[in-house]
Amino acid sequence: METARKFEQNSELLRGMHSSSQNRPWLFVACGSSYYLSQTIAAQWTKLLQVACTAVPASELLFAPHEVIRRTGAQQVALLSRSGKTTEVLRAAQLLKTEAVRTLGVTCNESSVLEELCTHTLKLPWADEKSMVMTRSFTSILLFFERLGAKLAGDAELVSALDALPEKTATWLAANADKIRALGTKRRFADFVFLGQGAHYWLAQEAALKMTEMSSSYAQAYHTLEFRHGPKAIASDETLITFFLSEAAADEEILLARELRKLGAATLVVANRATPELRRNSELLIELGLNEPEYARMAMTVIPAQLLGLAVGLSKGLNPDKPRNLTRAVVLDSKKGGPAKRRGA
Ligand code: F1P
Repeated sequence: METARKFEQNSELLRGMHSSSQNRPWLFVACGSSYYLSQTIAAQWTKLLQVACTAVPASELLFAPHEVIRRTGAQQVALLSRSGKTTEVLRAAQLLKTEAVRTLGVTCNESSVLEELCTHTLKLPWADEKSMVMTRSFTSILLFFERLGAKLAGDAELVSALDALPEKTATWLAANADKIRALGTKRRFADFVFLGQGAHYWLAQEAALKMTEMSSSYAQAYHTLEFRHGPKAIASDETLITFFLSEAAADEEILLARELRKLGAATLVVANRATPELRRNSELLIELGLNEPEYARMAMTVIPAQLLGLAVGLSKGLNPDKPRNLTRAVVLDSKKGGPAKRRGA
């Protein structure tokens, strides 16, 4: 709700974006969850705006800047960093100063170095969270960019679909959070797998990262149908496999869910509409039950994985808000190249 309200207050940004020619390719640059968020936005925008949008980890841009810019054709670059402090993102922004591209820094930090290095900045301080891992900031920034995309595309119906989401998500959460918690705690799984096609693949990547961070578990992500091409070897009753069903691929994805159930794997299926076939083939089926288009359902789709990571982390006696070995931002020592002694909190 706050994201929608703040968006409307950012009319200047919208005007700036319109003038920047929405038909030019966008490149998103980030690390960690912000990178998977960038990939999700890029996939969504490519489809909606019919313009090439790509995302790369900041390190890829640093090690091969000209290849990346040539390959992506980028003329405008968005650098996403919740903290605005991640060294690789700052180095990428610094490097882009010498290229003829517009840079948009996107951060939850009110005043950051990222802002100083970019030609434009978008600040979303209300989207920040106390936790080291990104949960609320992920969904809020995603919603903000989905809204921005819908406005740029001039799609008023999509904007009102996004308006409807916060209230519906609250009701849906109340009905589903306990079921997800119960699945995460009822038994110990040795492996977690997250599967998705299209933009959902990037949600699967983010889900695997969430599970790894919050519960120090081994988690992997694949394009759903790629799972048959090797990874399937790990499927057993010790594996929990989560499917993020997409409209384009659902029929094929359901067949795989059935196949993996036969191998004994536990399946969590996140789908917009439940069917008897889906119920039969999932240990837990989470139904979104939305009339809104798929584009507007992505933020809700990733929440079950965030809750699952939390439940598994807690059941292992860990603190999912403060994962071991991690900091809120990876700040590297400029001389030694490794993590700085006191990394940015
Ligand atoms: C990116 C990030 C986080 C991750 C970790 C370190 O930070 O990779 O996604 O959870 O704690 O930093 P940022 O650049 O978005 O601030």
